[in-house]
Order: sequence, then structure tokens, then C-alpha cells
Amino acid sequence: MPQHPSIDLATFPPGFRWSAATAAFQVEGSRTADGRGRSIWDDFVDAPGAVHGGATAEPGPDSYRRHREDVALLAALGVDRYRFSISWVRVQPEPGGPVLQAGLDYYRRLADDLRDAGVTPFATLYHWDLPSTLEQQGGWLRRGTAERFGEYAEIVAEALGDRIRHWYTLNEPVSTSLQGYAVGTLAPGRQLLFDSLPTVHHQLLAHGLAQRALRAAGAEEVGIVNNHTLVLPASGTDADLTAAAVYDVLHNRVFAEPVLTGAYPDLEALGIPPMPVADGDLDLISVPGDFYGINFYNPTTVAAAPQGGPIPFEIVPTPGAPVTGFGAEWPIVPAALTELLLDFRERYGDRLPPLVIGENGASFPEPDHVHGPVDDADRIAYLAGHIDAVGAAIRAGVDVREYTVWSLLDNFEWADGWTQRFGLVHVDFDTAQRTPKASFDWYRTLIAESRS
Ligand code: GBH
Repeated sequence: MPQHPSIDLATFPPGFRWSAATAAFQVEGSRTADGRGRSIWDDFVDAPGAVHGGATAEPGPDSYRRHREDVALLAALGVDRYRFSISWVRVQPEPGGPVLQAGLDYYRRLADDLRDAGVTPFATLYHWDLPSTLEQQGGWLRRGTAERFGEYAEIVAEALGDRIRHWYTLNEPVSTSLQGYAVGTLAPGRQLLFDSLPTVHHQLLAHGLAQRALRAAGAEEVGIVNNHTLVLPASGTDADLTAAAVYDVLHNRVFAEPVLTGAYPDLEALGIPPMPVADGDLDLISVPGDFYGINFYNPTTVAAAPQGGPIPFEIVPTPGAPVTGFGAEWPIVPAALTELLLDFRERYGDRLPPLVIGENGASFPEPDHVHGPVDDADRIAYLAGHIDAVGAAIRAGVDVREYTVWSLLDNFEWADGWTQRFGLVHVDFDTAQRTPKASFDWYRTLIAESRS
């Protein structure tokens, strides 16, 4: 298959890493196996009407029982690393309570099988599956949740640190704060609007505590991964510019700046309530990571909301942009990734650690059952455009070390259930049958060519 013409592979320095990602709740299934506890996502899928089609996240790709099939696919793909997440409630069903050996054993086997296949395990400690008992006590609204997370990090570091040397602490705290606690479209489904803001600080504190625990156990590489978007004002009016600035602060800057500069942006100036910062928190949160992770999917066009609404902005379609399977919510604008990376370099300068793209990818309508190849040319175009956009940033001097496709597999797309397929590999959700798509061959060829 010919390489996409726009990618200049010579741009990517020797040692640049090509990876693929999944997350525990989205691929594992087996929610009650071997003593696993309950998380807010178990509660969310069990709540009538919360998830599209009543999907329960089981069995789906069934990776708890079929991880060897995943490892074989990763080996065939030739990726440097596999990004997967560890389920807190498999390892410690009740926070503060005893450790569950069976859960640790699963991740130990996964890590060992990856090593044997020549793929470096890159584990995420937390990809949205908070233990239910912590949520009952207030979840990320409470500082104590960050402390429990620090203990969980110590347990995992101690048990798996000999095999897993590369770690992401938290995945996309912005999604948890905005979708989980502010508007309620993701677990735990709360609609607290601006009252959700303490969840930002407590998650960042959890990152700081976990990073410290992982380092103390000798980890080689630790960092957070944030979801960032390029915010585009819908027009040049003062109202739209202000709305865009507020959205940029809430989506990007409250998550980036404490980590990269040790301070929150000026919230008061924008009428945003203050964070519950205690002495020493920002010192801990701003201990430099070994990398800074960025998940990027799309830019966001923001307009002022009509007067009198509960939030001062609204997200509107991005004019002229093609869209993914999610529709106008997900405009496809690869150049926005270059601009975002240049903006990070400009804004944070030498305080910016090497960057890692922790997720990038797209869903498009595809059949549920296939008998033969899946021609996902639209996914190839999306990935090629964004890889090229990373290349353009590297040529302009931004230090990016890794690119990760979301996702290795079609999987449980949260509130959208089984309806959005992001995989390089098609999964039949009735049989767990895996079928590599054209994008799998395309990515495999790109990786091989970049090394030759
Ligand atoms: C990432 O989130 C996640 O890390 C990953 O788990 C996910 O599968 C992937 O991207 C694709 O979505 O709350 O109703 O707006 C990116 C942020 C969160 C954006 C879920 C889409 C849709 C549901 N995504 N959101 S809603």
C-alpha cells in the first residue's frame, strides 16, 4: 500500500515512538470476574438511559480473557509501546482496603506478554473508573480521593514496578471534570456546572501524589496526559472572544498551567470560582514530568451563550470542516494540532517537557459484522493528516517524542456505547472476533518505513 504522500517520515527523529492505546473499562469486559469491585462506570452503565442502547461494556473486545490476541496484534503492527490502563477496582476493590492479587496478576501477565512480544508497556493508572465507594463519599469533589489515589499508586508501583517502567498517571482529567461532574454526560453523571471545579484541583493533586509514588518506586518515565483542544472564537465580537477565553481556561489552561508553571490562570478575572488549593499543593503538582502528554482530537469553535443561561459559552460547528462519526461535535482540522503544539512551545517555553501524543484517532460509521477487509480510507486520511501535523510541529522545533493511535481496537465508547468505532482493528461485539482494517496495514507500513 502506498504511503500517504503528505507524510515526510524523515522529520521524525530516530527513536521517535509509534504506539496504540486502549483503556481498561473500554476493552476488558469481565466486570465481576475474580473479585473485581465496582466503579462509577459500572454504576453508569447500569443506570437506565445513561448509555446508548443500554450497552453494558460486556463482553465487547473481552480483553480480560483475550489479551494474548491483543498482544499478537500489537506485535504484528510493530508498535514501540502499548498504552493500556489499570483498573483500580481490579487491584483494590475497596479503596483503603486489601489488595486483590488476581487483578495484579492480570496486569503482570499482560506486561510480561508485551515484553516477550517486543512491545513496551506504557500503563495509565486512571482512565475514568473511580471506585464507587469513593464516589459515594463525594468522589473527586473531595481531597481525600486524591490521597486514596496516592495509596493506590504506591500499591501498583510496588507490585508492578519491576515490569512496567513507563507510566501515565491520569487520563484527561478535563473529561472527568467537565463531562463527568459539570454537565453529566459521562460518569458519575453529575450536573454541578461551576461547583464541579474542585474536581480539577483534586485530580491534579492525585497526579502529583501518584507521580511521587511511582518515582519513589524507581519508575523510568512518568507524566500526566491531558486532553487539549485548539479553541477558535466563532467571531471577532467581544462576547465571542470572552466566551472563547473562558472555554480555553476551563478546558486547557486550568489543567496545563498548574502542571507546567505551578500556578492556575487568573480565574477571578473571568468570574470563575477559586480552586481549593492548600499549602504545598502547587509545588507537588508542578514537579516536572518526564514528558507531558497531549490527547488531541479536534478544535472547538466557541460562541457566547444566549444571555441568562447557566454557562457563558456554547460550542458551535466549525465552519467548512469535515466531521467524524460523532457529527459536528468532531470537526476534522489537522492543522489545528500543529497550531496547538506551537502554542504550547510558545507559551511554556523551556518549562515544557518532551511531548507525547497520548491519543489521536477518529470514529466513522462501519458495519457491526464483517467478513473480510474493512476499507477505512477516512481513518487513514485522518491519521495521516494528524501525523503530518505533528511532523510540521517537529520541523518548527517542538520536541515531540511519541504518537499514539486511539485505538488499537473498536471498543466501548463510554456514553455512546458500541456505536463509535475507533479501532485499527474491527471488533465484532457479539463474538469478539478481531479483523484488522486497512488502517492497520497502513500504520504497520508507516512504522516499518520510518525505521528503515
Ligand atoms: C478520549 O476522550 C478518551 O480518553 C478515550 O477513552 C475515548 O474513547 C476517546 O477519546 C474517544 O472519545 O461527554 O457526551 O460529549 C476524548 C474526549 C469524551 C470526547 C467523550 C467525546 C463524547 C461524549 N471525549 N465525548 S459526551
